Amino acid sequence: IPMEKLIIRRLKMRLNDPFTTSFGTMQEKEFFISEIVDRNGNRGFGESVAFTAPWYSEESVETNRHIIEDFLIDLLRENKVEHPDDVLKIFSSIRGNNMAKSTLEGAVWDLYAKREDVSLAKLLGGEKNRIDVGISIGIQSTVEDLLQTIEYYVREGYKRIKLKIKPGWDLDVLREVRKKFPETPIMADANSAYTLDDLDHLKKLDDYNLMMIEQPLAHDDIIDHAKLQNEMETPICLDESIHSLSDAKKAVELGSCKIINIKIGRVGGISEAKRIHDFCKEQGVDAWCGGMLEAGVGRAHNIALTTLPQFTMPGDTAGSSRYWEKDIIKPEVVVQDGVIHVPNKPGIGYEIDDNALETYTIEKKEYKL
Ligand code: OSB
Ligand code: MG
Repeated sequence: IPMEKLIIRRLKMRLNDPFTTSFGTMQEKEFFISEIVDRNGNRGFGESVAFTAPWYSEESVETNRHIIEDFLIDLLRENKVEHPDDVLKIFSSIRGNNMAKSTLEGAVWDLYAKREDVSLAKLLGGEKNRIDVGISIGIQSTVEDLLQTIEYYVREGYKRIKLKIKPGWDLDVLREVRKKFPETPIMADANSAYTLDDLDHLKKLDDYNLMMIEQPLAHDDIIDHAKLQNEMETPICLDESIHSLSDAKKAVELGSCKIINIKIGRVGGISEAKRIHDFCKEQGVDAWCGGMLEAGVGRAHNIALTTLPQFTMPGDTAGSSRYWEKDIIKPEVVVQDGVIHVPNKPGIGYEIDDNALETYTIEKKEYKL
């Protein structure tokens, strides 16, 4: 792939509403958008999903900057990329730092698809032209606020509601939620807020007919989750613990989870995400595509990935308006009756709104490739 130039923009955007999980509250978001340009003027885009603080994983905006600037760009320059799958191999001398790698890999996929004049979804082997989506609702100040928020998104048509839980915001809250929404598909995400000392407490989650509980235990654990799954009816879904196909294989073999949340940035890019998907398909393990409060570029990648057949459950990719006053793509992502219609234009399928991109950019650097 004849790549001429890389542009790295640091953006600052403000979420419409603060988003609270067991690890903290976010409202301002700073992140990188990568753009790789070829000599015909095709532009491929990627997005980093790392947050300012390393509280979801060890990566942050600044570690991304360091790894991309000081290592990954040189590797891209020095090695030939014939297919986007080559990018992760080229980066394999760098340990970890999956979100940094994925920032560049996503741009290569988009560029490659545009050069082939095919949508990213089709290029990946996607089979759906519409995908089902749910929504992830953060911890609210009061249960009454939460009930109102759920009601709003249920009316909007989202296919399932994910609630964030933590010690002190779990069983009592779920009891109220189930009272008001007895039939709504609901799941809970703990973002690693518990330990096996909470076993008896966690077992009570079985009373609320949850689709799954996501990442109840430590962010780097698969052993304790297997013990917990053995004691619980509710399926466990792993998020933070899965960084690669090899992690997914170990978790499934150990019985640490019955469902996998696949996030492109967490696993180092689209190639690895697809490999994990293919493994889940082979094993009959349900998968769905998670979110990281992405702007339009990152969500466009998620939408393309979700067209693969083993994404059997609604993902977290909500519409643009759930996050932003104004997104950086046009048209913005629209969710109607819990469905996103997958664009069939080449690459990520959405145009970049260059004015919006410019408005949110706080720093811009260019590199010759
Ligand atoms: O654990 O899935 C998570 C947001 C930030 C960090 C971690 C998570 C989340 C979400 C929101 O649940 C998903 C989204 O709407 O993008
Ligand atoms: Mg999660």
